[in-house]
Amino acid sequence: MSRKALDYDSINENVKKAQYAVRGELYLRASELQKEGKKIIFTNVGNPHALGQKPLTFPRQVVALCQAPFLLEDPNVGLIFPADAIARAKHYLSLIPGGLGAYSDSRGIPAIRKEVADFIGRRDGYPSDPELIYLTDGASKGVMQILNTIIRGAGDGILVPVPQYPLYSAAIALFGGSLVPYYLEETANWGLDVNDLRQSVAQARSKGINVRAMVIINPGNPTGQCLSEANLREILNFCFQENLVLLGDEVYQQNVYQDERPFISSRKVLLDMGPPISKELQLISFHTVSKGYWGECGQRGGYFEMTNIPPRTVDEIYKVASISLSPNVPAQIFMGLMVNPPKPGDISYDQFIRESKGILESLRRRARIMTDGFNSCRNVICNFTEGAMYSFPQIRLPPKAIDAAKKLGKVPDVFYCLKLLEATGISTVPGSGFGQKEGVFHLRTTILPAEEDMPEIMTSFKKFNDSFMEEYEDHRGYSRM
Ligand code: DCS
Repeated sequence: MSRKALDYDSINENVKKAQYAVRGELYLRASELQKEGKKIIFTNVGNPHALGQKPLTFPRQVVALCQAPFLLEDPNVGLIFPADAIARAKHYLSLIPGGLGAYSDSRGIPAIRKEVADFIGRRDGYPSDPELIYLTDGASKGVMQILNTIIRGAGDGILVPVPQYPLYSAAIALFGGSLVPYYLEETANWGLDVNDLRQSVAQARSKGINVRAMVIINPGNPTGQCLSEANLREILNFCFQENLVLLGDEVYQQNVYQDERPFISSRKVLLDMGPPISKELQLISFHTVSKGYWGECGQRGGYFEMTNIPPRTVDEIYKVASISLSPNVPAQIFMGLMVNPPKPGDISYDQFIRESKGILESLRRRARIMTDGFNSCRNVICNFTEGAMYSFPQIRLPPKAIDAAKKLGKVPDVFYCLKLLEATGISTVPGSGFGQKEGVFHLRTTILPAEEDMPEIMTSFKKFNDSFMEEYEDHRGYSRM
C-alpha cells in the first residue's frame, strides 16, 4: 500500500526532530496526574496568570472597551471605566479601520508601531523607525520568522547559548538548520566567555557549517543572568568580526531582580559604540507582552525591531508576514499599552504603578526565596536569579541514581524530576530540555507560584530532595560539578 503524506513515516523529518521540553514528558505526566485528582503546581511554564497573577487593570479596561465598543455608547460607561481608559479605547478604535474584528496591516497597526518606536527611543536614547518594527503574535512568531529568513539549509549554523530556551533548538530543527552551541559558564554565574564563542565557531566551521547568526537571551532563560554592558560590547564586537547577525531575545527586560546590572538593550550598546559597527552590524531585537509584570501570555503580543537590515530584506520579511495576513489585533493593543502605559497625572497612573510595582517587588522576593531554598538542599547548588522568571538549580545526582535512571531508560534528570512530580506535585522541566554540559544535571522551575505558597513549596522540595539523596547516596561520590 502506498504511503499517504501524513502517515507518520512520511511526514517532514524536521517536524519529528524538533523537541520542546517545556511541554514534554514531564508536562504530559503532570497533566495525567492532575486528571487523576492530584494537586499539581505547574512551574514548568513561565505563564504568570495561570499561577494566579492578576491582570493589570488599565490595559484590560482599554481592551475590554475596544472589544465591546457598544459599551462606549452606554451613558453609564463612565461609572465603570475611568476616563483615561475610555479615551484610550476611543483613540485606538479611531486608528483601526473596522475595529478588532478586521485584519490589520501585516506588519502591525502603524500607530502602535509608532508607540513601540517611541518607547525604544526613550529606552535607548536613540530614535527608532516604526517602519523597522513589526508586530507579531508573541515573540515566538517573530523569532521563527527571522530564523526562517536566515536558514537556507543544513549548512547554515546559528550560535545558541546552552542552556537555552528550546524555542531556538526547535525552530532551527524545523527550518532544517544547524544549531551551534556555546556554553554558558555556571561557576561564573552563567557568564559568557568570548573565547569559548570563538572556539564554537571555529569548530562548526571545521565541519563545514556556515555560522550566520548568534542568539543571546538577556536576561537569560533558563539561567536568569543579566548581561553586563561590557559583555554585550564584547558580543557585538565578536558578531561584527565574525560577520554574524545578532538576535537579541530581550523578552525579560522588565524582569530584573538586582541593582548592579540593570537591563541594557543590545541596540543601545551597539549604537553607543558608533561607526563602523553601529552602521553595519545586523541586529534583530525581540520583545513581548507575555513577560515583565504584564504576563499576558494568552494575548500573544510581540514585536521585533530590525537594525541595519537592508530595505529589500525588510520587504521580503513583510511579504512573508503578509502570508499570515495580520498579527492578532487585540494583542497589538496590549503591546501599545505596554510600551505606552499611564503617565504621571493620568487618572489610572497611581493604580497602574501600585499594581506593577507590587508584582515586580514580589517577584524579586520570590527569586530570593527560591534561590535560598534550593541552596539549603543537599547536593543542590543554585545561582541567584538576577532576572527573567526561572530558577535553574544544579542537582548533583549520586551515581546510584544515575544507574537507576539508566535501568529505566530515562535521562537522569528526567528520572529525578518525575520522582519530584510524583512525590510533591511540583511540575518542573529537566535541565536536559535546555541543554547542559555532559554529566551535569539541572531542573528549571519558574519563580511564579504565589508568594504565600513559596515557603511550603520549598519545604516540600527539600523534603523530597533530601530523602531522594538519602536513598541514592552511597557516599562514594557525585556527578561532576
Ligand atoms: N523568548 C524567550 C527567552 C522565552 O522564554 C519565551 C517564552 C519567548 C521568547 C516567547 O514568548 P511569547 O511567544 O509568549 O512572546 N518562554 C516560555 C518558557 O520558557 N516558559 O513559558 C514560555
